[in-house]
Amino acid sequence: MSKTYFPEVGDRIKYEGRDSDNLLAFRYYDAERKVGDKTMSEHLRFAIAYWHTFASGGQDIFGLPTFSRPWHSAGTAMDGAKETLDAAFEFFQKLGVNYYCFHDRDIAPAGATFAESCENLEKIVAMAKEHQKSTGIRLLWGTANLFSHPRYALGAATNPDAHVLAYAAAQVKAAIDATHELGGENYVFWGGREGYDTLLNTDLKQEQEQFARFLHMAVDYKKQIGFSGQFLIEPKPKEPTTHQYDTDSATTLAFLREYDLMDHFKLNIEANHATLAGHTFQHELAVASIAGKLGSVDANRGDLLLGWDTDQFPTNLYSTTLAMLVILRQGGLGSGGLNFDAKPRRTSIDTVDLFHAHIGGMDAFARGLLIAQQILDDGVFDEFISERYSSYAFGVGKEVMEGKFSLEKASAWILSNGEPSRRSGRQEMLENILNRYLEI
Ligand code: XLS
Ligand code: NI
Ligand code: NI
Repeated sequence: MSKTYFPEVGDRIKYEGRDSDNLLAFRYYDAERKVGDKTMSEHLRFAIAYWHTFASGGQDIFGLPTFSRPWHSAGTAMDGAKETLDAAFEFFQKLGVNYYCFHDRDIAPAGATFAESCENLEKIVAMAKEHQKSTGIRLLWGTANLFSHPRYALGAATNPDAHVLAYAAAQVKAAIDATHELGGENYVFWGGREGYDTLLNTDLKQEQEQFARFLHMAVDYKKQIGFSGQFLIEPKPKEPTTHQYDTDSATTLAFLREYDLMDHFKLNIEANHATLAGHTFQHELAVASIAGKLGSVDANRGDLLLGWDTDQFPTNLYSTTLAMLVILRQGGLGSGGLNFDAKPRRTSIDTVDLFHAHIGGMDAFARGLLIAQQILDDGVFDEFISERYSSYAFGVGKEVMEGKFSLEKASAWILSNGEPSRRSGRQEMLENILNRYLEI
């Protein structure tokens, strides 16, 4: 690497432990440390989001970009893309993260025609492949940006114009090809503008059917080219449209079941999208997990006072601990990982802020992992929960679970057994126990 984009960090960020006062060191994330039967890096599988960390300039709906990134200074759009790629791989290595994620249009610029866009993408993918080979860094997932360009203003797969759907399908083909070429372990479909603002101009059923057909085409193409990565859908309830179709885990699972797509997709759960849906992060993870469909995570957090997708870095230990409990309980994320779909605030203008942001997020999840593992080892909540449902292991409860009970039997049984005794849910006691574990 000839040029340095991050001179403020000389070598690799190190683990220095909780007594370190070095703000550019990990206090909890110790990649090789074993937790249970895996190392921290195997459990957490951190990934960097190309769009936020490298492509974004810090613009918001009211303001122009505030960051001046050294890799954005090059001449043509393709020169800029090459420099950005060099900067990205320098950053991944210095941070010690093994995975990254991108949209087609973050990594390579759109051209004047579709053919030129594909050519740009292929050229950058060839370079990314070289970088991956020389560093061992891998692609967690790729995706297509089907929401920024004006042609997608009314949606991509759910657009009322079939011409737009066809364009989106062509773009997805190229993005899957790019992901396949780079050995991507997953491919993500976030709804983008797949949703609606008013039913005065929208045929709800038609749009959902289009969406399902679109996803089936992707499944067919995946088989055709032998792409072995996992397809993921990322639920989000609103923004940009008022009603996004993949609202939350439960809605998305129902959609997959209805359209015979259940075998081909898992979910990518984003913390900020969970809160936008009026759920906790843990709820969304758990709903996906019990269906066997928790595939990957967009690790960020929202600002509960604001109510839009602020994409902040995760710092809340309560939330990372509860998330890691769900993840550990299902035996890990498999081919998924924890992707920092997060950006520093637009006032954090220096490149060193990117390190502070990611170090904080990685430490917050490493700490959540340690705490969650300890909770599981001690079995404290598990024991409480299984004891709480113990009446389903015998008698009437067992008959219910085995499908042998009925309303008539219930009537007879209640006549002789009368009122149930009442028991406390002990919520406050359990919350206190959880807070004790957070001391780790
Ligand atoms: C937007 C989504 C997006 C996806 C990738 O809110 O989080 O960033 O993760 O398209
Ligand atoms: Ni996301
Ligand atoms: Ni998001």
